[in-house]
Amino acid sequence: RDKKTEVQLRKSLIPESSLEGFGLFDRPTTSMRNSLKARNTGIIAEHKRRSPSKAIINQKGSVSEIVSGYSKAGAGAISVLTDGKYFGGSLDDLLLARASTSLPLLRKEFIIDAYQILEAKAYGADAILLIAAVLTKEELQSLCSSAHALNLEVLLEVHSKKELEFSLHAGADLIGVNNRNLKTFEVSLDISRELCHLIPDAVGKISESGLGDPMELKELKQLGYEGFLMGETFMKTADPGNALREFLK
Ligand code: IGP
Repeated sequence: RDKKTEVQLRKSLIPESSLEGFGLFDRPTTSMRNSLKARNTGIIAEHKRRSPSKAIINQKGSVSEIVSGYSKAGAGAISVLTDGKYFGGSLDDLLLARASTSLPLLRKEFIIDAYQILEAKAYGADAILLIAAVLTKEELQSLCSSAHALNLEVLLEVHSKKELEFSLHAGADLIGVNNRNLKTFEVSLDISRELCHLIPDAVGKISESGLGDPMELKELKQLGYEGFLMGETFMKTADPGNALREFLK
């Protein structure tokens, strides 16, 4: 509900037609799925200042330094939280990230309206996140088509078998299994283990949240996951890029 009000306000200030006039809007996008394969670490490294579960994670680092650090350290893609209320992010963070890397960028946001997908494109994203828990089957389908019409890829996040089942027909490029329960904040990799074989091979499989143990990543890779969304493990250090580099050693 909060998001709805926020989106309505933004829309009234910057209409769709203006977003389409932004300099970045017509640029060619790159595929996050291909990049994860090509840069074989499979890591989507996330910029996240704070979170509802952990309060402050990193308030000091600059977006540009963190994102270029991630890129040099071997990330396959970059995720940028743009939600202000819960994560302390903004669309400006996305823009700064765009200026700091040529890797594909994921706009990490609670997307409920096609307007936010236009924003994602206008501020430099190559992919968007859709969360099954907050959308209906019809919304998932229509937001997915809106993204594809703009050449943006879709990472569709699920946290249960039921969510996965109603998400499979939306046409997402990648399915992300969130190891963190968004209601209780509890983390368990069991959900990634459980849902893996239910995701068709045509769709990219991503495991999200609570990752930091190289052995666990190895296990998930063997199960068939080709991407890993990781934030806090790197962001809680003074030099997230270096933390990623160390992790990959
Ligand atoms: C990263 P972690 O535990 O490595 O910091 O998690 C990412 O998966 C997490 O930030 C996330 C998220 C979300 C944030 C997953 N799904 C939806 C906001 C909204």
